Amino acid sequence: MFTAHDKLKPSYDVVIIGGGGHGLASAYYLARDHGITNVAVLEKGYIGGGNTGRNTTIIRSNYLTPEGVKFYDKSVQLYQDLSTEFDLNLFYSTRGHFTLAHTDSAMRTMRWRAEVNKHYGIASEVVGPEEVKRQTPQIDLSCGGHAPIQGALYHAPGAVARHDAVAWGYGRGADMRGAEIHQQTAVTGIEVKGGKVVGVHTTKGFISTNKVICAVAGFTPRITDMVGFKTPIFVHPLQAMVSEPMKPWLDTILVSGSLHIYVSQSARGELVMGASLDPYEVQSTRSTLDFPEGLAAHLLDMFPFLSHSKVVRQWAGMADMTPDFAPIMGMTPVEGFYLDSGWGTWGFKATPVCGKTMAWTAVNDKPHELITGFSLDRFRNYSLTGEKGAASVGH
Ligand code: FAD
Ligand code: PYC
Repeated sequence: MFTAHDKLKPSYDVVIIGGGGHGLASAYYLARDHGITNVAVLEKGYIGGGNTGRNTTIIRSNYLTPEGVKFYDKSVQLYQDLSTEFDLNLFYSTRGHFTLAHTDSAMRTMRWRAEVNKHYGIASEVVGPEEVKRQTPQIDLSCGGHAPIQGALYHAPGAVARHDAVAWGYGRGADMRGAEIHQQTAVTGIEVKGGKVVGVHTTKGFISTNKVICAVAGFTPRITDMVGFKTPIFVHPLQAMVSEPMKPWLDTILVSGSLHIYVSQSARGELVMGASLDPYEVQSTRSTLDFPEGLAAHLLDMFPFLSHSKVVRQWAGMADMTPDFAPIMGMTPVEGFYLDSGWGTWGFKATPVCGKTMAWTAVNDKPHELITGFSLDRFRNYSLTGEKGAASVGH
């Protein structure tokens, strides 16, 4: 699918660490928007093999902060044209997204989000249980009597897409324009002189470069250790699973922070499901038995008729969590080292806008206007961008 490159060149204008969606999208927009093609994407495994290929593919812009809403809205807009732009079907499917509220305090947060969303022109509204039932007739609104649904935030543009295809589309687009994608090539060290990046050590040799974009999600602390600064990122596993395929019955995307569950039905008919973060900090992609047990129990609260359905796969990714549930993007204390990180449980939807804004930031050596609220400095300045109420995943 991609041009094979046996060897690395001795130098590149830009080196991108990480061949997930974000790294590949950065290479794509460097080439498409800025004509910069002397670029290497270095991926220690295979492209899309990290969190990009492990997520539950929910795309939405119903965030809580003005910074978040504007940023994710741009991403949703970019997603609309991607299948055509790539000449590749991304199975982008607008479903409508319900964030269920089972308590008075959850209803309050939904109202808050709805008002911020409407202010920025995003289609979000608070609805009652009858609207949830109208669009998802199979649901037990009492949730087994444990947690009756009081209402929901309804976000009509909420969508799902085929995650691998997003990585392949950006990868192919970057490759066609001249960027090099090197799989099975790990970055092992970064050379910094006088506070500036001068090169990158890899398992295939040394490369000179003055610009590095780091887009490695759950591996971020290992790379920032190489350049000598710390971020407040903690890595927790996030697990997911799918059911056996079934005839289409679930049109919508349902999320419940209280029941710790999100679920949608894929184009293949599988129910795609996830829950909360694992509660311990560990850099591992092992999955556990208690995860499907807990998730199945909550799924049955909502849909008791699924009690005989089978789980066919489960897996885990490594979520790079930040204290305020917003990403860390842009400039760093090291000149020429640009960070795209802190994507935790929420970064798939941001793939297009991250690629576009990171490419711009690296070219112009200043943060793109859409990412100024996500700077690393905000933790030093006590000016956090609090998105916890919009994370969708109970923590
Ligand atoms: P990745 O796809 O993880 O890519 C990083 C790459 O860097 C990896 O391929 C890795 O191999 C490579 N790498 C690491 N170290 C090195 C090195 N030293 N040298 C070379 N390469 C290296 N987000 C949503 O928006 N919606 C969702 O529904 C959603 N659900 C999720 C469910 C789960 C179970 C998980 C785990 C995450 C979910 N997310 C979701 C979050 C989302 O998946 C991520 O935020 C996003 O995919 C991050 O993309 P990325 O390209 O930055 O990272
Ligand atoms: O960001 O919408 C999201 C999400 C849902 C599940 C995991 N992340």
